[in-house]
Amino acid sequence: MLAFLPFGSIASRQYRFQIHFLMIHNPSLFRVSSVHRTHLTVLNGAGEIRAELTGRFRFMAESDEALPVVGDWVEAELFDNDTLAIVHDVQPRGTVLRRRAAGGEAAVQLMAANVDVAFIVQSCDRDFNVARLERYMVAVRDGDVAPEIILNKADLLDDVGQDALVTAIRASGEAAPIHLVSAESGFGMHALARRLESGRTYCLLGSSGVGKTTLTNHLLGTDAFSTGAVREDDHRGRHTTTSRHLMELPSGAWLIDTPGMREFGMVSSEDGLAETFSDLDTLAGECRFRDCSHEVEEGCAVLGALAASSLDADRYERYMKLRREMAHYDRSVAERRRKDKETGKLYKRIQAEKKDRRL
Ligand SMILES: Nc1nc2c(ncn2[C@@H]2O[C@H](COP(=O)(O)OP(=O)(O)O)[C@@H](O)[C@H]2O)c(=O)[nH]1
Ligand SMILES: [Mg+2]
Ligand SMILES: [Zn+2]
Repeated sequence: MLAFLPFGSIASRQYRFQIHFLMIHNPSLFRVSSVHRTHLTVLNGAGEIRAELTGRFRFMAESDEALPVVGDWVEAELFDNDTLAIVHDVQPRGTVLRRRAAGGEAAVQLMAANVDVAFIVQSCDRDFNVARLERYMVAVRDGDVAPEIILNKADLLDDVGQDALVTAIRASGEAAPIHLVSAESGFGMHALARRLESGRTYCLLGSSGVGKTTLTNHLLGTDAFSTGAVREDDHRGRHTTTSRHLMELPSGAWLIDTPGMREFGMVSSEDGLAETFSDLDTLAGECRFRDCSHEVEEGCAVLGALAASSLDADRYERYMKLRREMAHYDRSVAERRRKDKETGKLYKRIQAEKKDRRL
């Protein structure tokens, strides 16, 4: 295991030192490592401790988005012999990973904050899917996080099979780095580990079962977290990651493991879409009408490229699907705002009527 750990360069060790220096000299600054219904856990130089929000902070929060998420830097005071941190503020976020909350149509769920690089993990088996990859790319770029691709379980494919996956990704126009690895055999893991820089934050995203926790354990050099393998002894089912967790690797890099996501619901992310589908974005700029839907219009450069076969029909369909989903989300948000406003008006009217009656 240890053979795969990165060797911290002198530069990275200096950076790590700076971070710890900052923490030592600002003992009220902590990093959120996990979020639970009743409490949080936070890291400071010494380790992980339980944390709670002040009532005032919770009460003053304008929305769920104002509450701490994994990766946030928070200000807190220590109590009970430094075993409890009481959080009273969240530092402004550099980047965010967000998705549409499951169930609630018009609600956003923040998954993590201050992530530098999101590794989108797919495995070299049935899980591999370019459309899903693009969906993650769009969402990651929307939060200003740099996406990189990990193709795990390379041991399941021969060279030809591996090349075919990489070719499929490049054919879709995606230029992000691709890491072909096997967390099981260790193939490619040393190179991957060496890319993780001290003081930077990395996040693993992807469907359940692609090997995120196995990768994490590998990078940590432990088996701290249980993977999705069926337990040999009693076959009592799968042990899977149930919550996001941030940890510090021996190299000084931060890593966030996430539970598998059944869906990555799109919120409105124009920038992420434009960046991931830059070919279509360029074409759209050449359409005759600025608000072209690229479905029926005369002078549509996108339809033109489709007709000339210079644009792949599948890619066009995937682009349109994401656009429709975002438009649907925008409509849901507008609808909710309208309802909220009406509820507000109704409330005011009732208050006014009550007052009238009292007069
Ligand atoms: N063949 C193969 N199996 C792997 C590899 N990495 C992980 N697995 C297996 O895939 C299953 C799911 O792994 P897990 O790390 O729990 O996936 P997660 O849900 O993404 O966290 C487990 O049975 C792992 O042993 C790999 O590189 N090759
Ligand atoms: Mg897991
Ligand atoms: Zn058009």
